[in-house]
Amino acid sequence: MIIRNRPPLSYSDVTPRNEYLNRRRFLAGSAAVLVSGAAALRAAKLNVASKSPFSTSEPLTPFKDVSTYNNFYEFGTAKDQPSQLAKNFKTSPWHIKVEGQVNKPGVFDMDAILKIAPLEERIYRHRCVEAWSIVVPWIGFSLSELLKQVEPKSTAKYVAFESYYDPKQMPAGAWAGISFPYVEGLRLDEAMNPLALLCTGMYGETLPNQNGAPVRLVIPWKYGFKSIKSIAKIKLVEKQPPTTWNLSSSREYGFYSNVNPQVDHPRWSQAKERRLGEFLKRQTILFNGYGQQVAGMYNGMDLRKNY
Ligand SMILES: Nc1nc2c(c(=O)[nH]1)N[C@H]1C(S)=C(S)[C@@H](COP(=O)(O)O)O[C@H]1N2
Ligand SMILES: [Mo]
Repeated sequence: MIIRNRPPLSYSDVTPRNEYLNRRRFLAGSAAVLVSGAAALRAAKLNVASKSPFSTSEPLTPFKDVSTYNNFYEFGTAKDQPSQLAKNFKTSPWHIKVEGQVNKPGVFDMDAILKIAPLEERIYRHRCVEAWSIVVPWIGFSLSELLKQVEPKSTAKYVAFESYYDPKQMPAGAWAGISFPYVEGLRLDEAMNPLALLCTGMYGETLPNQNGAPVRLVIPWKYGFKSIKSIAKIKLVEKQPPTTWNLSSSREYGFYSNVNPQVDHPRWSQAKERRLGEFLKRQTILFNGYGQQVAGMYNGMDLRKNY
């Protein structure tokens, strides 16, 4: 159902439930220990204006799996660590600085971000470079909506993204073996592709901290590490920007990192993947099945060289 004339949503309208519970805990004093930790993990409802035609009809991966099997190295490298260690990550107030080759640079707080465009639900496949996959009902809008607002100059050819990094809140990051802040990048046309999602929620609610609260990218035709979490800065630039996993091992992780079953990782095959919750492996599909929307951007490019 499409709801027209949606009233503007204020981020304070969607106070994460754990903050709300913390407040209650404070008010309730010693009785607070009775409040269940599991309830405190879930976030608050988000008003979704429409369901996106880009959605897959494949069965959703359960929320439990998507919120407890995570890669978020700032909060540890084991899959179950981010859901534990990001519990108290402070995501409010939050702002994203947008700068570089644009006519209208600026700082967007969460209220401003949520006013850029109506929120859509988009059910996307997500394929990690480690050969596991999930199907997630993300909430957000096309990244292009934000980029249009800042008006890229003709000199802008790439978009560089940077995650928030605070070693005090993310002490486990010191042992992760990659450098922080986490950085990622896209070519401008990739960033402007309608499939590229600026994401503020999942499963009807704001993002859990371990999934990249309060705002992340979801780039469904590329390996999961391109979908940078907890974004603090976006810069429009002339040259291809550095990316965290490429800096860590350029032979293994290229700038493009489009899902491709025919280009193996040097240490494992990319031909198949395991959907979380399923027993048998399934075939991996070129561009993760989004070729119709994205293949044209790579016409004439050697996908083996530009891995
Ligand atoms: N800042 C940051 N963003 C990140 C990562 C990370 O470690 N740090 N991991 C990436 C990887 S490898 C994947 S597969 C996805 C995982 O997203 P999910 O935990 O929501 O499934 O986030 C990506 N974004
Ligand atoms: Mo990943």
